[in-house]
Amino acid sequence: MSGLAQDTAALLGRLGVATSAFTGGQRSVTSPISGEVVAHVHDATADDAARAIDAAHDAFLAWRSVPAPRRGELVRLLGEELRVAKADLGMLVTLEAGKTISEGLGEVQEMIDICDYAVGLSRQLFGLTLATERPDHRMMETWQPLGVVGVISAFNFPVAVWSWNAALALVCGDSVVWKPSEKTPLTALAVHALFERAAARFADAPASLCALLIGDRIAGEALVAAPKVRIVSATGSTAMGRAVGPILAARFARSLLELGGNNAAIVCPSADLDLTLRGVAFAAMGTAGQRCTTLRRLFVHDSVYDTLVPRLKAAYASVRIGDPRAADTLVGPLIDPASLAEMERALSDARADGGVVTGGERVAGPGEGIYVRPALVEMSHQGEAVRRETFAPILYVMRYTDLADAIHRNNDVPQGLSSSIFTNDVREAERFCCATGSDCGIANVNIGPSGAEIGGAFGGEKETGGGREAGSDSWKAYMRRTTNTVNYGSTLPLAQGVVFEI
Ligand code: UN1
Repeated sequence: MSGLAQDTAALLGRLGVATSAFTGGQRSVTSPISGEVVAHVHDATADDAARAIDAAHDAFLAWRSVPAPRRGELVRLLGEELRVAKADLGMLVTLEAGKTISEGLGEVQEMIDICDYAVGLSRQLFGLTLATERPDHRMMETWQPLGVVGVISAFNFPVAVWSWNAALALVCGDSVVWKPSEKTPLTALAVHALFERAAARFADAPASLCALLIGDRIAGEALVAAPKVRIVSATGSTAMGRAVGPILAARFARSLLELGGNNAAIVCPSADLDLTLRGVAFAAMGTAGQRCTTLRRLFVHDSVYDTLVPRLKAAYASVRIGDPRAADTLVGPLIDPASLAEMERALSDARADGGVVTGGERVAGPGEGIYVRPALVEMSHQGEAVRRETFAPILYVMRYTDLADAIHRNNDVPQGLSSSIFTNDVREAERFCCATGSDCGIANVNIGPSGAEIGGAFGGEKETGGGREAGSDSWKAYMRRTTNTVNYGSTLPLAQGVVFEI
C-alpha cells in the first residue's frame, strides 16, 4: 500500500468508515495529488438504488411527523460531529479532491455553517396569512415535507454540496439519497458515517433517513427516474443538467440544477487595485480554477489595464503550485488527465483566436499528479473559447472602455452563475447590480465571484440551471406548499360572487 493509501485508510478509519467499504470493490479511487490508487469502492447496482430509494421513502413517511424543531436537533448533532471531525474530513477532502488544506477545512466549515443555519430554520418554516374576500374565512399557507430528496454532487465540492441540500431537507421533513461524484466516493463515505453517528445519538431517527449510492451513471439515473424521488438537486456540467432536467420534467418532479458557470469581473477606473489584485487572484487561481464560481473572464478598463495586468501576470508567475498538503501551496492539482486535456484544448483554441497566453504549462509535482501553472490569456474579443466553460485555471482578460459594453459582455455568454465589479464609484456599483446590470444569480461588488457564504441563496440563471440552494428562502424547494382556506362562519359564500343555490 502506498503512503497516500495508508494515510487515506487511517483517516477513513478515524472517521468511522468500515474497511470493507473502501477495499475490495471494483471501482478504484485515485488521489489527484499523485495519481495513485488509494482505495477500491463498491458500486451500487440499479437494484441497490431501488432498494435505497424505497427505504428512504419509508423513512420519509415516519420523519415527516417528527416536529420540525426536533428534526433540527438531529442536524445540530450532525454539526457537532462535523466540528469534531473537521481536521480529518478536511484532510480527506485534500487527499481525494486535491484541495489545499485551507480550502479542505473551509469546505467542512461550510458544512458546519449550513447545519447551524438549518437548526435555526427548523423553528422558522413559516407561511403567510393571506387576505380573503369572504367573511368569516381565513386563508393561510402551510409548508409540508415533500418526500425523498435526491442529491447528485460534483467532485469539486465533494461534501459541502450534500450538506447544503441535506441539512435543509432534513429539517424540512424529507429523507435524502445521495449520489456523489464517482471521483470522490471516499469523502461521501466519511460524511455518511458521521451522519450515522449523529443519528445513533438521536432517539427518533428512522433507518435509511440518509442513504448513499456510490457508483456511476447507473445510480444517478435510478435516482432521476424513480417516482418516489420528488426533487433532484444536481450539481455538475450543463451537459449533465440537459440529461437530468427533461427526465424530471417528464414525470413532473422538481429539479434544482447548479450547472456551469462562466463568471466575469469588471475592473473600473476607480477600483482599489491592491484589493482587486487579491480578489482576482483568489477567484481565478484558487481551487486550481475548479469551482463553479471560478473567475474565468476579466474586463479591465483601458485606463488601468497596463497597471493591473502586469501585476496580475507577476502573481501568476509566482503563485505556489504543488502538493496541496504543503502549508504554503495555493494551487493544487487538476482532478484528472481529462481535465488537463480540456485545458490544453481551450488554450489552443484561444491561441488560434488571437489570444496571448501567459502560463498554462505543466509544473512538477508528486508522482503522476497533474499540476499546471494557471493561465492568463489576453484576448481582444470574446470568442467561442471564452464563451464556453473550461473547468481549469484559465483567466481570459479583455479591455473595455464603456461600462455598458462591459456589462453587456458580462452577460453575453450562455451561463449565468456569478459576477462581480471592482469600483469605488457607487453609481457604477449600483448600475452593475440593477435590473439592467449583471444577469447572474450572484452579483458582487469589490469581492470576486467565488467564495459565497451559505446565508445567501446560491445558484444562477440561463445554462446554470436556475436552482437556488443554501440560504435565504431556498428551503422552500424542499417543501410542499399548501394553501388552506378555513370557513369559521355558518354560511358558504363562494369566491368571485358565484351563485350556486341548491
Ligand atoms: C461550486 O463550485 O460548485 O461560492 C460551488 C463558492 C462556494 C461554492 C462553490 N461557496 O465558491
